[in-house]
Amino acid sequence: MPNLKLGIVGLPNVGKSTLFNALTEAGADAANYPFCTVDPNVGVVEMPDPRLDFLFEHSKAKERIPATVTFVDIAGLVEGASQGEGLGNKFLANIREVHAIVHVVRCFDDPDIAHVLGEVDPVRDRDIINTELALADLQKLEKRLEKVEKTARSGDKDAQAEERLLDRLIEVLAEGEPARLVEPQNETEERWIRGYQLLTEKPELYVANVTEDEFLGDPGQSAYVQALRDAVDRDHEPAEVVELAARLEAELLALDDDERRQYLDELGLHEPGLYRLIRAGYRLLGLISFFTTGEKQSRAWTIERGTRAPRAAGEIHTDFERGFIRAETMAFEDLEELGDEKAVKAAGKTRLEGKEYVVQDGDIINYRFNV
Ligand SMILES: Nc1nc2c(ncn2[C@@H]2O[C@H](COP(=O)(O)OP(=O)(O)O)[C@@H](O)[C@H]2O)c(=O)[nH]1
Ligand SMILES: [Mg+2]
Repeated sequence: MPNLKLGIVGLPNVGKSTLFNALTEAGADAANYPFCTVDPNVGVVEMPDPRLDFLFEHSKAKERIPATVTFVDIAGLVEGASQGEGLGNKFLANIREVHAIVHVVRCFDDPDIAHVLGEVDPVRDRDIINTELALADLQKLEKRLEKVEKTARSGDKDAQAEERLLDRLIEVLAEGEPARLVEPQNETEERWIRGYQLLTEKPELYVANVTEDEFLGDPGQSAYVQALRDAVDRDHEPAEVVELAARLEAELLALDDDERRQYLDELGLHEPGLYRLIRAGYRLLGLISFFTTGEKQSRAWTIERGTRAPRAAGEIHTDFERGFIRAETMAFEDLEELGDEKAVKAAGKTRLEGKEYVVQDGDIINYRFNV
């Protein structure tokens, strides 16, 4: 899997751009990611991981290369957006290319900042956005159904099977529910669903944007956030709700590392909310990290949980996958605990793993290959 890409959606004036600008402040060195300076809606940040920092020091490597996470600020969703002119092409193009959706919900009162619908109501806001996404998918599938129906009527078995799938999807979407609730029953259905490129197939998580005072004073106590959490639970969504204060994030992330550390300490915080958000994204998509390290560089790689060693090697280079011989592996915890590679080896904790090995989070791997 290349780096994780998350799309930020939500109603106007909920704090999307504030959050987005905050994270671009924390941005990975823009020079390394030229495309993010081209599109002002795209920001790239490092996947925060103290394990990589440890390895970088430990190996005295010249380069430290973190995994990155790309955020896209996807503006343009309002009530009724899927009707009339439909969602803009730019909107659709932007959202289609992300792995998951970060749905920002306003959980702060502020008389100076208008809410497009008057009252602050996170549960209603969430419904509006999710309904718009579902309606956009619905329109797309209704068009597809028109075509498939014709073929199905002529007795085509494939078309009839697809028609049944479309009926199931449309029924769910018409209720304003996400397509991801429909379980594909076989590989063909899975393939069809993937082909439709539905917005509501994408995993989704929520950011509850609260005021600085609320966040610092009594985190977890906001009635707005609680209402949002309850609504998500009621729908049996596995989605996480990440509570943060976008304006505080902006302040924090504008600081350099030392100042930030100091400010976090003063505020009694462990880390910026952005880091919690990124980790929630990893959990949502079942992503883990493995590492390669040496004098030249220490590097973090992102893979899906369950990936076997050769496939993981392919992230580094296709030659590594094709010519895979074995993976010399140790767990990060063992290295950290025992202090160096020799000690890990002496303790019998270095492993030679073969083709079937499923890479674990925190593995440090030295690939042996042959091309
Ligand atoms: N009081 C308060 N204002 C916020 C907060 N987050 C964002 N805002 C303000 O709300 C307004 C709209 O925010 P913006 O990020 O542009 O919203 P967007 O339309 O969702 O992109 C701006 O004036 C922000 O400063 C917050 O946590 N508390
Ligand atoms: Mg905005």
